[in-house]
Amino acid sequence: MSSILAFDLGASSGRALLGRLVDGKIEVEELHRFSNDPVQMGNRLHWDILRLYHEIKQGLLKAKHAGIALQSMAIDSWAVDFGFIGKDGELVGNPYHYRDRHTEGAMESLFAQIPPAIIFARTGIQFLPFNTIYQLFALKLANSPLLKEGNRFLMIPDLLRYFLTGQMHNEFSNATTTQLYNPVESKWDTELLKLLEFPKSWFGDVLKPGSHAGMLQPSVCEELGIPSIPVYAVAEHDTGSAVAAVPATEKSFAYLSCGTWSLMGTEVNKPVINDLTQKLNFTNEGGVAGTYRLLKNIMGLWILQECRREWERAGKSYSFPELVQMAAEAEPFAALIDPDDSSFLPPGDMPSRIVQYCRQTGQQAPESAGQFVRCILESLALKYRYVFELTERLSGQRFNGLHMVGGGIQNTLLCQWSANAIGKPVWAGPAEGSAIGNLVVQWISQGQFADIWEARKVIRDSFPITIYEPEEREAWNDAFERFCVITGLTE
Ligand code: LFR
Repeated sequence: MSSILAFDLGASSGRALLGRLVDGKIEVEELHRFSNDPVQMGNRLHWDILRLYHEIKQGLLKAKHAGIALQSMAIDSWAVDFGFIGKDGELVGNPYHYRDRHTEGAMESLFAQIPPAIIFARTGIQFLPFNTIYQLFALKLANSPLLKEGNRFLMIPDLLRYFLTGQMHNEFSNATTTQLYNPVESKWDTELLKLLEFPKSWFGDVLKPGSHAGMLQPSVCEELGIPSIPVYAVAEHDTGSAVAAVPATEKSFAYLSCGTWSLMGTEVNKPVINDLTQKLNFTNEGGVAGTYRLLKNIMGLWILQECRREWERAGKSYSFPELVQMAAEAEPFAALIDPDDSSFLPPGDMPSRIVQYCRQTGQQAPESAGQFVRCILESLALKYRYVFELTERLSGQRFNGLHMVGGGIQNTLLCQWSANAIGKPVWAGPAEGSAIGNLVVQWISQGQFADIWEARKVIRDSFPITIYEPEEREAWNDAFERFCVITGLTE
């Protein structure tokens, strides 16, 4: 029996999922779950990378204590963020959180130096103000010592893998999200690096998902009292792993990876880099088995998470199921927002920002928690329809429905409303998409599955998929028209 471990790090929590192949099916067990608490220090928001490394070791210890003989492990996490390793092999500084405000205005300043059309043509990546390229540019403008001391650039899973194995490699799926990687030439974009004066030596060889990336190093094995095991580089960008786990039968399918972010799009065999993709601000992120994800970021459940945090700060704590129940009881379509309005990106007082958005667009603002949550979830579902239709237009495909994966599918109201909004069925599952995608890529490398399509079939047979059929079509069509007017989304 093959027992392997997937560490999946999300923006607010991480988990170690044990995967086993039993009678041709995948069985998973959560061995360890931990919170991921970004740390605000002065004006800066950081990831607590050493704590994350500590939790990974805890996961390995839990496997040991359960008497599990692991064959391998791999890590995936959110994208774009990074740390630098100095000449002495040690981490320089603490990685910044992509929601830190130090990148504000950096994208626009960089455009004065390199036109966006050139950046897009060379990378195929959507313009998000927190992309690595703008983070590095902001550090350069600030004359940050990080760039002076830094010798090697590693993204979050690359860093953790380095702590475990002592080897420095950059992984492909994550590398593409930097907006510094050229998918046509299959290498870091030397032209952009030159224009930006970022030393080429920062960036290492790029490993394809599924590569053997080293063994647990002796010091780690000694500390934990465990034998050394191979560490794989999977699709270390969590969205890449989530899409690998979509249990699709059809070669061309639409997906929504639903968590803190909502990532919607389709899988393609080569990047779609043209004026329309750039205009609609779609991206081409690297995936498994030579695929790319033609997708768009949607702000996702982040807005709801931040509202909940704000209410908690004010002494009113609600569980997510409570909030969803309150939303179900609130009046439909009372107020609508564009979830991707830039005011919703940084952490902070989200209810006030929603109120402000509603006032600016001449709407009655929500007052009760239920009204806020209803506004957020309905607006998300309507934005899904908008992006779903753009995905069809860009890819020239018609999709029969939408695959939803990720923790967000536990929100059954959101799944139902997504089906209502797009007017097609939603197939929801598995919820642990990223971790399962992480597992199957390890297994493909070990020859347990022939390819990603065989893996997807086994995922389909191993996990329940819930089907949501569209309802209340007229009301949702009317709401969509209003949504487009209010948000100014006319494309
Ligand atoms: C989702 C995700 C998105 C990426 C965002 C920031 O967890 O990885 O794909 O755009 O986080 O890194």
